[in-house]
Amino acid sequence: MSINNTISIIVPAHNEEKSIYTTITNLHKVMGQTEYTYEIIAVNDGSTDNTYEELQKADAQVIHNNYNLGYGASLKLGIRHSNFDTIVITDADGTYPEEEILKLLDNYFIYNCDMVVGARTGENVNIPLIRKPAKWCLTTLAKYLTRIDIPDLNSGLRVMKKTSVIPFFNVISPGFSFTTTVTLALHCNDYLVRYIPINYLKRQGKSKIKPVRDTIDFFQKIFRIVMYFKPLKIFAPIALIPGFFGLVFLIRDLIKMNLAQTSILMLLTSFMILSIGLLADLIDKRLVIITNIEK
Ligand SMILES: Nc1nc2c(ncn2[C@@H]2O[C@H](COP(=O)(O)OP(=O)(O)O)[C@@H](O)[C@H]2O)c(=O)[nH]1
Ligand SMILES: [Mg+2]
Repeated sequence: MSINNTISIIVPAHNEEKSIYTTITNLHKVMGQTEYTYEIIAVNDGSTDNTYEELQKADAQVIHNNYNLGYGASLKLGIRHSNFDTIVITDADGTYPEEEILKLLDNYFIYNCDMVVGARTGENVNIPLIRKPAKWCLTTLAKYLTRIDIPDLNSGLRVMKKTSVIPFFNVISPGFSFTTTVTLALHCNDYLVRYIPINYLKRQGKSKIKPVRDTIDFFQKIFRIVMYFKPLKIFAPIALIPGFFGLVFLIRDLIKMNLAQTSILMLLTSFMILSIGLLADLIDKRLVIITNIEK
């Protein structure tokens, strides 16, 4: 059996009684027509409806939590339990057309990618309007950090190489920011990621996202990723502000021949902020070297 032929599909589910059975059946329909050997692992995460009963009828391995771990934590659990190195993740709410997985897998194997993301930029995309401002802010921030135009930061349909993502599990979010943080972690560390346009259908049942809580969570997690991988992208611009004013005041003081405390304090503040950034950057570089040696 070729290693390129084996796929683990992970489906996180929390109260998806309306669509979990159809999702698993559709996955079999699509994958059954291919040469791939595959397993489907559904992570039923503290559902209080009939998701468990529906999963009993479906043909899938089930990881069943009595309590709610969260979207990202469930994906990590599923990935750790999986048997193969090629991981596909998709949602259980009927939004991602299952046949799109084949396009992603083709690209993944042809280009030997670390991750292929189904970008929701196809002809038929149903993203609620209310989410667009937060999505725009996050994408702009992500572009600043990675210098890459990321067409879809948090799509839930993607193919990933298990060995590429597991080393980042400690910084990848256990909540909904799993997808955002895995994207940033791979880009910040120069892994090969491709985006393929896909369609995105209207959801069945209610979304589990809580807009305020989850947007705050997104920003917190992005900040943490930056601190881990690109600390100078945050510290350098912050240091620039007191540095700039310190210099302006210093020139003014020198012209007046009267050195005041303000300019010195500002320059010192700028220097201290920059030093912390450099220290964080140094720690990050050393961690990368250690990780590479351990590999
Ligand atoms: N395991 C697990 N899955 C979850 C949880 N919350 C949502 N999901 C699943 O994650 C997928 C995406 O959730 P959804 O509410 O549709 O988020 P949205 O697509 O961003 O609106 C669906 O398959 C949900 O069932 C959770 O707490 N745990
Ligand atoms: Mg959804």
